[in-house]
Amino acid sequence: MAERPYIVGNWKMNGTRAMLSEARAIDRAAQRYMKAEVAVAPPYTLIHAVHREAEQIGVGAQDCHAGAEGPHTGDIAASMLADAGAKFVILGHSERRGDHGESNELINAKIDSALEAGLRIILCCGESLDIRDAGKAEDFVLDQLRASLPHIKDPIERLTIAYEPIWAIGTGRTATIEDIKAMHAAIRKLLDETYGEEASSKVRILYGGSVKPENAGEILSTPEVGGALVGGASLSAESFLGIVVAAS
Ligand code: G2H
Repeated sequence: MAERPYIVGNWKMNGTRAMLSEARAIDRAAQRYMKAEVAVAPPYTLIHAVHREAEQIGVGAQDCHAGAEGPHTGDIAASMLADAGAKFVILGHSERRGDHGESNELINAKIDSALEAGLRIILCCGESLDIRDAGKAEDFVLDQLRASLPHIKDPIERLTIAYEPIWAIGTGRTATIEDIKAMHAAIRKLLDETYGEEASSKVRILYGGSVKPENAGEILSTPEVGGALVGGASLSAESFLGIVVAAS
């Protein structure tokens, strides 16, 4: 498994320029906690500003269009994100899948486009409560991944997976350690089968869903958990850094 935990703040649709002070504080602290790789995905409007201020943390985006350019009002291409300073893009987040009806096939096309633009990918997957209660969580998540994983081996270091059970997102409820352990092991097995064990070992599998300073230590020490994708708790430098410290 990749050794350095990857702690990524997903600001979602939050943040104006006033939030740049939080980014600066996160960046300064990240320079003291080098055991973790730290990144934030602010809204599009702040990517360039965070990129200019950040010395240590990575800056990324929360989505991109599958096309390279063209008549898509309101959309943004992966190359534009890279031009603004983004180094990675989160794709397939359940809020994109839910709010915008994104399919696995579309997400796969977005991944290709983002890789082409030189970005790293955080590919999200996760099941609803109904699916978990029906005992189909593992099948569902693995099907999501089978249909959206990139087919090529070469940029494997640029791929990260984030398992985020939908019922644990922003609810304050986290999956049990046993749930996380079992799903991450199943995802690792699929990655081993898809890319081979050596290539698979370069792919970190993050956990996301109400991660906070109080639960981060236990979650991050679970086998096959290579970091965390953090929403609500990444909006203040103090709580986000509590998670970074837990990972260090
Ligand atoms: C899951 C997570 C970040 P939160 O969406 O991607 O958000 O930590 O608020 O549950």
